[in-house]
Amino acid sequence: KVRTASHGYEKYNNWDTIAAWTADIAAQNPDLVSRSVIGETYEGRPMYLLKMGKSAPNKKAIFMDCGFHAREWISPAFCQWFVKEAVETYGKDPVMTTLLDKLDFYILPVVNIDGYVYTWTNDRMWRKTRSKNAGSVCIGTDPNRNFDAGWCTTGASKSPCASTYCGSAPESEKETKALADFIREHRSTIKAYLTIHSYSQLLLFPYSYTYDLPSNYQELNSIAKAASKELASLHNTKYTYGPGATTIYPAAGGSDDWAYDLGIKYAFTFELRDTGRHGFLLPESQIKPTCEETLLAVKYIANYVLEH
Ligand code: ING
Ligand code: ZN
Repeated sequence: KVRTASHGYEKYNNWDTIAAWTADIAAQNPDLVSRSVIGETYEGRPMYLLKMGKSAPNKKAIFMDCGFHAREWISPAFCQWFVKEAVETYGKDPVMTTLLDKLDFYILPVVNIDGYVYTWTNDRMWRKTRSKNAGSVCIGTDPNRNFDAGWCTTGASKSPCASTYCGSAPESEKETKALADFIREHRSTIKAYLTIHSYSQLLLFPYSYTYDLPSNYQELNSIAKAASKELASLHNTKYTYGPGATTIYPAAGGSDDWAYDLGIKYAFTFELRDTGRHGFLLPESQIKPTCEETLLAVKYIANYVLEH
């Protein structure tokens, strides 16, 4: 008999399993989690967003997305882990309880759903979206080169066949447009923007499109330092932190730089495990330790935002 694979937090789940999970986790935790749809992908899949937190007036919010790049499977696994931890430890862990009482978390478990599906069905190493490009046989745009932040000026390609193709215009992709529209609509409440990638064990902050330093560079650097220390406290996993341009490479059109210039002054890109031994093919045995340590860093940043 045919049945769909069941969901688990220590395995990689396909999109249908993640989609069903978003409905289930909201239905099972109605006073803590709600699900909405912020748009649809190029291939017509609904983009589910989970809102987590106890209902209260005038709450600040933190936005976190996963699955920008299709092959970075540990990233959606972390968003799922974060939601699980929130619902399981609310009312038990005092830090998580305070975070959910005082803040809302918007969690977008997979941004580039079409690409993620493609890595399960056709090409495990696919990175980009799956949109068609006029005048080219090549498919897809790099969603993390498609934002209006120095768009396509450095570290991005104007060739549709490149893996870092910036797209035909900023927000040319339905997925980046939906994400950007949501954040613009909620820009007064969203105080922090977190985007989860892999791999390299880095905690990056603006800027990536220029060598200029952000106005609150000192503050971002000290947050990144403390969050990396928290992360390392569990399994001794070493993270490097700093502005994207000097810490990884100059690259324009990234979502963290865009969110920062919109006024969200706590904007971070995580590059999760590992440093290259397995790379994008991180074994399922590392999902739990990776997510546990990353959770410590995310909770640190959330708590900082709450107190500032
Ligand atoms: N790394 C990111 C990328 O999109 C990055 C690095 C972060 C670029 C922030 C621009 C802005 O290339 C991975 N692994 O995707
Ligand atoms: Zn990435």
